[in-house]
Amino acid sequence: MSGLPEPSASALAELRRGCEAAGFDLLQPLQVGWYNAAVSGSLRLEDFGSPQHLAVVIANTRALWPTFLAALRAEPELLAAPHPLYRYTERTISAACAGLPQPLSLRWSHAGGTGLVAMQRLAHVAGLAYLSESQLSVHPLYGPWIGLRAALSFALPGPSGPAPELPQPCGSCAGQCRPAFERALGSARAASSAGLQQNVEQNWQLWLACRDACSTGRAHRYGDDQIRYHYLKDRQQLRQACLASSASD
Ligand code: B12
Repeated sequence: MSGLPEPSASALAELRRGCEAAGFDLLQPLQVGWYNAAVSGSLRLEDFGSPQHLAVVIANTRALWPTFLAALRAEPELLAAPHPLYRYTERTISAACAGLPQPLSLRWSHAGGTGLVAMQRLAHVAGLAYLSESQLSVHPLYGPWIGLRAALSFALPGPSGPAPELPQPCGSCAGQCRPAFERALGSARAASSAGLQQNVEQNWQLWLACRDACSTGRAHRYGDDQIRYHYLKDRQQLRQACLASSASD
C-alpha cells in the first residue's frame, strides 16, 4: 500500500503493528527531504545522509482512548506522571521501534526547544492531513479529530517522489471553521504567546468550536472524556474516566 521498497516496507509493517496495538492507528511514510525542505535549523529531521530516506509520521484517531485508559488501569503509576499521555506515547512507540533496523531517529510532538518538530507541516507534506487556515490538521476521513504524536526517520529508502499534493478536504474554511477560529483567536488577543496555552484552557469551548465547525470527519469526533483531557490535561478527570471505563467493562 505504501509503495515502499524493501527493507523499508517490512520495517513500516512492523512499526504499524506495534503502534496500532498501542492505539496509534495512523502512520504515513514520506521522504525526509519533503519535510526538511519546508523547515530550517533544529526543526529538520535527521536524514542519515540522504533526503530520499524514509520518515514516518505517527498519529492517532479516537481509537487511542480506550487503549490508553486500559493501560492506565493496568498501570496506575502512569497516572502519577506529569503528563500521562506523553509518558504512554514515549513508552509504547519506543517499544514499537525496538526491533526496527538501526540507526533511526525518534522525535515527539510534545517536545519543545531543539526537539520541536513542526508536526502539522510534517503531516501536510506527508499527505496525511491538510493544514487548514484554522491551524488544524484535517485528515480526509477523520477530519481534525486526530492527534499528531511522533516523527521517525531511518537510514532506509523512502517512498518514490514527488511529495503528494493534498486537496483541501472541506473545499474551504470560509463560513465553516474560519469564523469559529477568529472568535477563539479574538478571545486570545490579549494573551502573550506563553499565555496562549492558558487561554486555550480558559476558553477551551471556543477552541473546541473550531474543530466542531469543520465539516470533515464529524462521525469521528472524540468522545467527551478524550476531548476534555486534550484541552485541559486534568489528571483528576483522567482518573475518573478510568474508573468509569472500568465500571463499564
Ligand atoms: C505550540 C502549539 C500550540 C500553541 C500555538 C502557539 C503559537 N502559535 O505560537 C497553542 C497553545 C495556542 C496551541 C493550541 C492548540 N493546539 Co497546538 N500545538 C502546538 C505545538 C506543540 C507546536 C506548534 C509549533 O510551534 N510548531 C513549530 C512551528 C515552527 O511550525 P509551524 O508550522 O509554524 O507551527 C505553527 C502551527 O502549529 C501553529 N499553531 C498550532 N496551534 C495553534 C493554535 C493557534 C491559536 C494558532 C494561532 C496557531 C497554532 O502555530 C505554530 C507556530 O506558529 C504542536 C505540536 C507540534 N510539535 O507541532 C501542537 C498542535 C499543533 N496543537 C494541536 C491542538 C489539537 C491544539 C488545540 C486544539 C488544543 C489541544 N491541545 O487540543 C489548540 C487550539 C488549536 C486550534 N486551531 O483549534 C495539535 C493539532 C492536531 C490537529 N488535528 O490539528 C498539535 C499537532 C498537537 C498534537 N499532539 O496533535 N497549540
